Amino acid sequence: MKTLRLVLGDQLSHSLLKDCKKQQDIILMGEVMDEATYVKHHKKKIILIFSAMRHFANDLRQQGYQVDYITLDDPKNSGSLTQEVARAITRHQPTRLIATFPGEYRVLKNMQKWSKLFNLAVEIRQDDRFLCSPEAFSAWAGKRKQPRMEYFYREMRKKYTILIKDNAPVGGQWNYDVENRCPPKKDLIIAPTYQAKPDGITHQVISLVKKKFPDHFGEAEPFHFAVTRKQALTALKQFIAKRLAHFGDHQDAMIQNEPWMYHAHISFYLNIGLLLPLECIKAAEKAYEDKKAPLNAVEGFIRQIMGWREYIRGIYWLKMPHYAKSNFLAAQNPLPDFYWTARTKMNCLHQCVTETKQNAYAHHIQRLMVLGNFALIAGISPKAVNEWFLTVYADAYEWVELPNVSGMILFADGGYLASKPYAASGSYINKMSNYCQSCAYKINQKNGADACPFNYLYWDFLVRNRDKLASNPRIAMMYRTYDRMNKDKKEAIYLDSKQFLDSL
Ligand code: FAD
Ligand code: DLZ
Ligand code: SF4
Repeated sequence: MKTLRLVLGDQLSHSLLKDCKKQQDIILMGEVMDEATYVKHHKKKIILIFSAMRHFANDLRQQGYQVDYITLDDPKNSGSLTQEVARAITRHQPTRLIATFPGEYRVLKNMQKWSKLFNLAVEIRQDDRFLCSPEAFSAWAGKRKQPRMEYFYREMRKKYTILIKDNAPVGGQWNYDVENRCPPKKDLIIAPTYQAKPDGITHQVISLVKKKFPDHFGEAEPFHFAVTRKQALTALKQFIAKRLAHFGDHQDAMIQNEPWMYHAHISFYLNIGLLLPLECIKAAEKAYEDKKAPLNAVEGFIRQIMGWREYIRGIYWLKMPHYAKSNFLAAQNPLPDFYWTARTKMNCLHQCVTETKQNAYAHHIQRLMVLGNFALIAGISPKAVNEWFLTVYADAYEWVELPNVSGMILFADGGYLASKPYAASGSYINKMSNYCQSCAYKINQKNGADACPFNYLYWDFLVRNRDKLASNPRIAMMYRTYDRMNKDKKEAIYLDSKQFLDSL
C-alpha cells in the first residue's frame, strides 16, 4: 500500500514516522506561503522552521526515506497546503494519506475535508509527542467546573512517575513555587544561551526570508537558533548543566539587557519536534538525582513542561473553536503602535519589545507581567493581542499561544484557565526587575504626568470591570481598598487613565 506521509513544519520528529516504509512511502514536506503569512511571523521564526524542515528532510533522505520536498521558490509551488497535497497525490498516486494531528484548529478543519476532496483514505493520527491526549484531558477536565493546573500536574507526575518516591512527591511537596521568586540581583553570572553557527542551508534560508518577507516583524540576523535535533539536544544539555540550578530562584526576575536569564530557551525546539517533552523532563530529574540542581529548580522546570504546557494544550482542544472569540471583559482598544516599534517612554515595555524584535523571544514573566499585564489593564482587544503574540515569538503556535493570551493574561475566558486576572501595578515590575531605575516615569508616583502608567491603569482596570470582577474572592479586597480612597484620588485615577489611553 503506497502511502503519502505529510510532515508539517512543526512535526519534525522521527517518532511520528515509526511505521513509515522506506521503499514504499513518500514523505511530503512543503514550504508554503499560506502558512508563512497567515500572520506575518517574525523573520526568525520562518528561518527557524524552513531551515529545520530542510535539515530534517536531508536527514530522512540520508536514512533512506523518500522525501518529496517543495521549496518556497519552486515555480510550481501553489502556496497552499491543501493544493500541495493535491499536487503530490497526482504525482505519486498513493492509496492513502497519513497526517499527524496538527497544532492548530484551522489546519485540522482543512485536513478533515481532504478525504472527500481527494477521494482518498486519510488517516489523521494522534500526536503522541504530547504527554496527555486531547481525549484524556477532556475526560479529566470534563468532571470539573473549573479545572486547575496544579491538580492536573499532580496527576501527570503520578502517571509518568516523575519526582515521585514511595507514592509521594519527592521532598514532601508537589510545588516549590514560593521559593522561586527571588528579585533580581546585580552581580548574577548568567551562563549564555546556546548559539548555533548557521551553516550553508541556514544562510540560504536567511536570504530567502529577507527577500520574500521584508515587511515581516523582527530582525533576521544574527540567527543562532538550533535547526537540527543534534543542536537542540546540545542546547538542552547546556541548560541542564549551566542554568537549571538557578532556574527556580530567578524564574520571575527581569534584568535590563539580559533577555535570556536562567530560562531554558527550548520552547522553539519543543514546539517543532526537535526536542521531546519527556526527554527534557527526565534530563532535569536526573540532574536532581545526581545532585547537580536543587529540588525547587528541577520541580519548577518540570512543572512548566509537564504541567503548564500540557494543560494549556488540553484547554485549547477542549475549548476550540469558541475560545478564539472569547472576550469576557469586552476589551476593545486597539493595540498601541509601540508593540511593533518599541517606541515608548515606558522602559519595561521598551525593553521587552526591543528584545522580542531582536530575538523572537521574551521569557515568561516579560510576556506575562509586562507585555500581557499592560494589554490587560489597557483594555486591548483579545483579537489584536493574540495576533501580536502569534506573530512575534519563534515558539508561537495557536495551541499554546491562544490559551496563554486569552486565558492567562487577558481573562477573556472569564476565569476558566486562571482563577484571577494577572493585573498588577508598577510595583510588581519594580520588585522583580531593574527596569524602573532607567525609566522616564516615576515608579513611586501614583498619579500625574510623571507617574508610572501601570499605577493608575491598574485601578482604572478594576473600576472599569467592577461588574465582572467584584464577586471574585481573590480580588474583592482590592475593591475594598479602592472604595476607601477619597474622591480626589479616584478622580485622578480616572483622568490620568483616560488621558493616557486617549494618547495611545
Ligand atoms: P522556560 O521558562 O525555561 O520553561 C521551560 C518550558 O516550559 C518552555 O520551553 C515551555 O515549553 C514550557 N512552558 C513554560 N510555561 C509555559 C506556558 N505557560 N505554556 C506552555 N508552555 C510553557 N509558550 C510557547 O511555547 N509558545 C507561545 O506562543 C507562548 N505564548 C505565551 C504568551 C503569553 C502571554 C504567556 C504569558 C506565555 C506564553 N508562552 C508561550 C509560555 C512561556 O512564556 C514560554 O513557553 C517560555 O517563555 C519559553 O521560553 P523557555 O523555553 O526559556 O521557557
Ligand atoms: C509556522 C509555519 C510556517 C511559517 N511555515 C510552514 C510551512 O511552510 N510549511 C509547513 O508545513 N508548516 C509551516 N509552519 C507550521 C504550520 O503553520 C503548523 O504546522 C500549523 O500551524 C499547525 O500547527
Ligand atoms: Fe515600567 Fe512603570 Fe517601571 Fe517605567 S516605572 S519601567 S513604566 S513599571
